[in-house]
Amino acid sequence: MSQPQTVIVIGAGGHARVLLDALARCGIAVAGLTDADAAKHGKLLAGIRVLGPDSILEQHPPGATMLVNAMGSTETMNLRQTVYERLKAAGYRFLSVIHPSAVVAPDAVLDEGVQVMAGAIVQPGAKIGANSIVNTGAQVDHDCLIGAHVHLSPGVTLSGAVIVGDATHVGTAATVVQGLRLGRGCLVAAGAVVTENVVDGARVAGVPARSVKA
Ligand code: JB3
Repeated sequence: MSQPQTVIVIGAGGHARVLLDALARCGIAVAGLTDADAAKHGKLLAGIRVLGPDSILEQHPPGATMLVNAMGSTETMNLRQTVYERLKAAGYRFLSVIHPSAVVAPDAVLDEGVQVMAGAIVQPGAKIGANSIVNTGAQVDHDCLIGAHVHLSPGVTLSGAVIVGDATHVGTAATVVQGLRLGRGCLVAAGAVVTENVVDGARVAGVPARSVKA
Protein backbone atom coordinates (compact mmCIF):
# COMPACT_ATOMS: atom_id res chain seq x y z
CA MET A 1 0.00 0.00 0.00
CA SER A 2 1.39 3.44 -0.85
CA GLN A 3 -0.39 4.76 2.25
CA PRO A 4 -2.47 7.75 1.22
CA GLN A 5 -4.73 7.09 4.20
CA THR A 6 -4.73 6.86 7.97
CA VAL A 7 -4.49 3.26 9.23
CA ILE A 8 -6.18 2.36 12.52
CA VAL A 9 -6.07 -1.06 14.19
CA ILE A 10 -9.27 -2.24 15.91
CA GLY A 11 -8.37 -4.04 19.15
CA ALA A 12 -5.22 -3.93 21.26
CA GLY A 13 -4.67 -7.52 22.36
CA GLY A 14 -2.44 -10.40 21.32
CA HIS A 15 -3.46 -10.50 17.68
CA ALA A 16 -2.91 -6.74 17.43
CA ARG A 17 0.71 -7.17 18.54
CA VAL A 18 1.32 -9.64 15.73
CA LEU A 19 -0.40 -7.39 13.19
CA LEU A 20 1.57 -4.32 14.30
CA ASP A 21 4.79 -6.23 13.72
CA ALA A 22 3.67 -7.31 10.24
CA LEU A 23 2.49 -3.80 9.36
CA ALA A 24 5.81 -2.29 10.49
CA ARG A 25 7.72 -4.81 8.37
CA CYS A 26 5.54 -3.81 5.40
CA GLY A 27 6.42 -0.16 5.99
CA ILE A 28 2.82 0.76 6.83
CA ALA A 29 2.49 3.43 9.53
CA VAL A 30 -0.31 2.99 12.06
CA ALA A 31 -1.95 6.10 13.51
CA GLY A 32 -3.34 4.30 16.56
CA LEU A 33 -5.47 1.52 17.96
CA THR A 34 -8.95 1.33 19.44
CA ASP A 35 -10.03 -0.98 22.24
CA ALA A 36 -13.23 -1.63 24.17
CA ASP A 37 -11.29 -1.83 27.47
CA ALA A 38 -10.99 1.66 28.98
CA ALA A 39 -7.99 0.51 31.04
CA LYS A 40 -6.00 0.33 27.79
CA HIS A 41 -6.89 3.82 26.59
CA GLY A 42 -3.86 6.11 26.37
CA LYS A 43 -1.44 3.17 26.76
CA LEU A 44 1.09 2.11 24.14
CA LEU A 45 1.17 -1.25 22.37
CA ALA A 46 4.44 -1.82 20.51
CA GLY A 47 4.92 1.93 20.60
CA ILE A 48 1.48 2.70 19.11
CA ARG A 49 -1.12 4.51 21.22
CA VAL A 50 -4.54 3.12 22.10
CA LEU A 51 -6.63 6.13 21.14
CA GLY A 52 -9.89 5.11 22.83
CA PRO A 53 -13.03 3.06 22.05
CA ASP A 54 -14.33 2.51 18.52
CA SER A 55 -16.34 5.74 18.82
CA ILE A 56 -13.11 7.70 18.25
CA LEU A 57 -13.47 6.63 14.62
CA GLU A 58 -15.90 9.56 14.33
CA GLN A 59 -12.71 11.65 14.03
CA HIS A 60 -11.48 9.43 11.18
CA PRO A 61 -14.05 9.28 8.38
CA PRO A 62 -14.23 6.20 6.16
CA GLY A 63 -13.02 7.98 3.04
CA ALA A 64 -9.69 8.87 4.65
CA THR A 65 -9.19 5.79 6.83
CA MET A 66 -8.32 2.12 6.39
CA LEU A 67 -8.93 -0.30 9.26
CA VAL A 68 -7.17 -3.47 10.38
CA ASN A 69 -9.30 -5.94 12.34
CA ALA A 70 -7.28 -7.18 15.32
CA MET A 71 -10.05 -9.24 16.84
CA GLY A 72 -8.60 -12.77 16.88
CA SER A 73 -10.34 -15.92 17.88
CA THR A 74 -10.52 -18.49 20.62
CA GLU A 75 -13.42 -20.85 19.95
CA THR A 76 -15.67 -18.75 17.77
CA MET A 77 -15.25 -16.09 15.14
CA ASN A 78 -18.31 -14.14 16.32
CA LEU A 79 -16.61 -11.04 17.71
CA ARG A 80 -14.26 -10.70 14.74
CA GLN A 81 -17.17 -11.03 12.31
CA THR A 82 -19.38 -8.62 14.28
CA VAL A 83 -16.71 -5.92 14.40
CA TYR A 84 -15.99 -6.31 10.68
CA GLU A 85 -19.64 -6.14 9.66
CA ARG A 86 -20.43 -3.22 11.98
CA LEU A 87 -17.59 -1.11 10.62
CA LYS A 88 -18.22 -2.13 7.01
CA ALA A 89 -21.80 -0.98 7.46
CA ALA A 90 -20.42 2.37 8.65
CA GLY A 91 -18.55 2.65 5.34
CA TYR A 92 -15.02 1.64 6.35
CA ARG A 93 -12.67 -0.52 4.32
CA PHE A 94 -10.28 -3.09 5.78
CA LEU A 95 -6.65 -3.40 4.77
CA SER A 96 -5.27 -6.86 3.97
CA VAL A 97 -2.05 -7.64 5.83
CA ILE A 98 0.50 -10.05 4.37
CA HIS A 99 3.66 -10.59 6.41
CA PRO A 100 6.74 -10.29 4.17
CA SER A 101 7.80 -13.85 5.07
CA ALA A 102 4.49 -15.36 3.91
CA VAL A 103 4.43 -17.09 0.53
CA VAL A 104 1.30 -16.28 -1.46
CA ALA A 105 0.96 -17.63 -5.02
CA PRO A 106 0.39 -14.90 -7.60
CA ASP A 107 -2.94 -16.37 -8.66
CA ALA A 108 -4.28 -16.88 -5.15
CA VAL A 109 -7.23 -14.56 -4.43
CA LEU A 110 -7.40 -12.76 -1.09
CA ASP A 111 -10.59 -10.85 -0.31
CA GLU A 112 -10.82 -7.65 1.74
CA GLY A 113 -9.17 -7.63 5.14
CA VAL A 114 -7.47 -11.03 4.87
CA GLN A 115 -4.45 -11.46 7.15
CA VAL A 116 -1.63 -13.86 6.22
CA MET A 117 0.87 -14.00 9.04
CA ALA A 118 4.56 -14.88 9.28
CA GLY A 119 5.67 -18.03 7.50
CA ALA A 120 2.23 -18.94 6.18
CA ILE A 121 1.88 -20.43 2.68
CA VAL A 122 -1.05 -19.94 0.29
CA GLN A 123 -0.65 -22.08 -2.84
CA PRO A 124 -1.91 -21.54 -6.42
CA GLY A 125 -5.63 -21.45 -7.03
CA ALA A 126 -6.49 -20.86 -3.38
CA LYS A 127 -9.15 -18.30 -2.47
CA ILE A 128 -9.43 -16.74 1.00
CA GLY A 129 -12.67 -14.97 1.94
CA ALA A 130 -12.99 -11.55 3.54
CA ASN A 131 -11.77 -10.98 7.10
CA SER A 132 -10.14 -14.42 7.40
CA ILE A 133 -6.82 -15.11 9.15
CA VAL A 134 -4.14 -17.49 7.88
CA ASN A 135 -2.13 -17.45 11.07
CA THR A 136 1.55 -18.09 11.72
CA GLY A 137 2.97 -20.92 9.63
CA ALA A 138 -0.40 -22.21 8.42
CA GLN A 139 -0.46 -23.88 5.01
CA VAL A 140 -3.31 -23.55 2.52
CA ASP A 141 -2.59 -25.81 -0.42
CA HIS A 142 -3.68 -25.56 -4.05
CA ASP A 143 -7.29 -24.76 -4.92
CA CYS A 144 -8.54 -24.50 -1.33
CA LEU A 145 -11.67 -22.36 -1.01
CA ILE A 146 -11.78 -20.60 2.35
CA GLY A 147 -14.89 -18.65 3.35
CA ALA A 148 -15.20 -15.32 5.15
CA HIS A 149 -14.34 -14.77 8.86
CA VAL A 150 -12.35 -18.04 9.05
CA HIS A 151 -9.44 -18.53 11.43
CA LEU A 152 -6.72 -20.98 10.41
CA SER A 153 -4.66 -21.08 13.60
CA PRO A 154 -0.88 -21.34 13.74
CA GLY A 155 0.49 -24.45 12.06
CA VAL A 156 -2.76 -25.59 10.43
CA THR A 157 -2.32 -27.69 7.29
CA LEU A 158 -5.03 -27.79 4.64
CA SER A 159 -4.15 -30.21 1.83
CA GLY A 160 -5.28 -29.52 -1.73
CA ALA A 161 -8.80 -28.42 -2.65
CA VAL A 162 -10.17 -28.28 0.89
CA ILE A 163 -13.33 -26.17 1.31
CA VAL A 164 -13.89 -24.26 4.57
CA GLY A 165 -17.23 -22.57 5.29
CA ASP A 166 -17.66 -19.08 6.73
CA ALA A 167 -16.76 -18.37 10.36
CA THR A 168 -15.09 -21.72 10.99
CA HIS A 169 -12.21 -21.91 13.48
CA VAL A 170 -9.48 -24.47 12.81
CA GLY A 171 -7.32 -24.94 15.91
CA THR A 172 -3.57 -24.93 16.21
CA ALA A 173 -1.73 -27.55 14.12
CA ALA A 174 -4.91 -29.28 12.93
CA THR A 175 -4.66 -31.07 9.59
CA VAL A 176 -7.36 -31.52 6.95
CA VAL A 177 -6.93 -34.20 4.25
CA GLN A 178 -7.29 -33.17 0.61
CA GLY A 179 -10.65 -32.57 -1.01
CA LEU A 180 -12.70 -32.45 2.22
CA ARG A 181 -15.32 -29.87 3.19
CA LEU A 182 -15.58 -28.18 6.57
CA GLY A 183 -18.98 -26.52 6.96
CA ARG A 184 -19.87 -23.07 8.25
CA GLY A 185 -19.34 -22.16 11.90
CA CYS A 186 -17.39 -25.33 12.73
CA LEU A 187 -14.77 -25.77 15.42
CA VAL A 188 -11.85 -28.09 14.70
CA ALA A 189 -9.88 -28.66 17.88
CA ALA A 190 -6.14 -28.15 18.05
CA GLY A 191 -4.16 -31.11 16.75
CA ALA A 192 -7.14 -32.81 15.10
CA VAL A 193 -6.64 -34.76 11.88
CA VAL A 194 -9.78 -34.42 9.78
CA THR A 195 -10.34 -37.36 7.41
CA GLU A 196 -14.08 -36.92 6.68
CA ASN A 197 -16.32 -33.98 5.78
CA VAL A 198 -17.56 -31.89 8.75
CA VAL A 199 -21.16 -30.60 8.74
CA ASP A 200 -22.16 -27.00 9.47
CA GLY A 201 -21.79 -26.01 13.12
CA ALA A 202 -20.06 -29.24 14.19
CA ARG A 203 -17.22 -29.48 16.70
CA VAL A 204 -14.64 -32.17 16.02
CA ALA A 205 -11.48 -33.27 17.81
CA GLY A 206 -8.92 -36.06 17.83
CA VAL A 207 -6.98 -38.28 15.45
CA PRO A 208 -8.87 -39.13 13.35
CA ALA A 209 -11.27 -36.30 14.19
CA ARG A 210 -14.65 -37.27 15.67
CA SER A 211 -17.66 -35.19 16.68
CA VAL A 212 -17.60 -33.82 20.24
CA LYS A 213 -20.24 -32.04 22.33
CA ALA A 214 -19.95 -28.29 22.99
O1 JB3 B 1 -3.18 -17.97 18.58
C1 JB3 B 1 -2.72 -16.89 18.25
C2 JB3 B 1 -1.41 -16.82 17.54
N1 JB3 B 1 -3.33 -15.74 18.49
C3 JB3 B 1 -4.62 -15.63 19.17
C4 JB3 B 1 -5.55 -14.77 18.36
C5 JB3 B 1 -5.84 -15.36 17.00
O2 JB3 B 1 -6.80 -14.62 19.06
C6 JB3 B 1 -4.41 -15.03 20.56
O3 JB3 B 1 -3.58 -15.88 21.33
C7 JB3 B 1 -5.77 -14.84 21.25
O4 JB3 B 1 -6.34 -16.08 21.51
C8 JB3 B 1 -6.68 -14.04 20.37
O5 JB3 B 1 -6.12 -12.74 20.26
P1 JB3 B 1 -6.97 -11.42 20.51
O6 JB3 B 1 -8.25 -11.49 19.76
O7 JB3 B 1 -6.07 -10.29 20.25
O8 JB3 B 1 -7.42 -11.54 22.02
P2 JB3 B 1 -7.05 -10.61 23.25
O9 JB3 B 1 -5.60 -10.60 23.50
O10 JB3 B 1 -7.98 -11.05 24.34
O11 JB3 B 1 -7.45 -9.13 22.80
C9 JB3 B 1 -8.73 -8.78 22.33
C10 JB3 B 1 -8.88 -7.28 22.57
O12 JB3 B 1 -10.05 -6.83 21.87
C11 JB3 B 1 -9.09 -6.93 24.05
O13 JB3 B 1 -8.17 -5.91 24.42
C12 JB3 B 1 -10.55 -6.43 24.10
O14 JB3 B 1 -10.76 -5.41 25.07
C13 JB3 B 1 -10.72 -5.88 22.69
N2 JB3 B 1 -12.11 -5.76 22.22
C14 JB3 B 1 -13.18 -6.56 22.46
N3 JB3 B 1 -14.27 -6.11 21.79
C15 JB3 B 1 -12.51 -4.79 21.37
C16 JB3 B 1 -13.89 -5.01 21.10
N4 JB3 B 1 -11.82 -3.76 20.86
C17 JB3 B 1 -12.47 -2.93 20.01
N5 JB3 B 1 -11.80 -1.92 19.45
N6 JB3 B 1 -13.79 -3.10 19.69
C18 JB3 B 1 -14.54 -4.11 20.21
O15 JB3 B 1 -15.75 -4.21 19.90
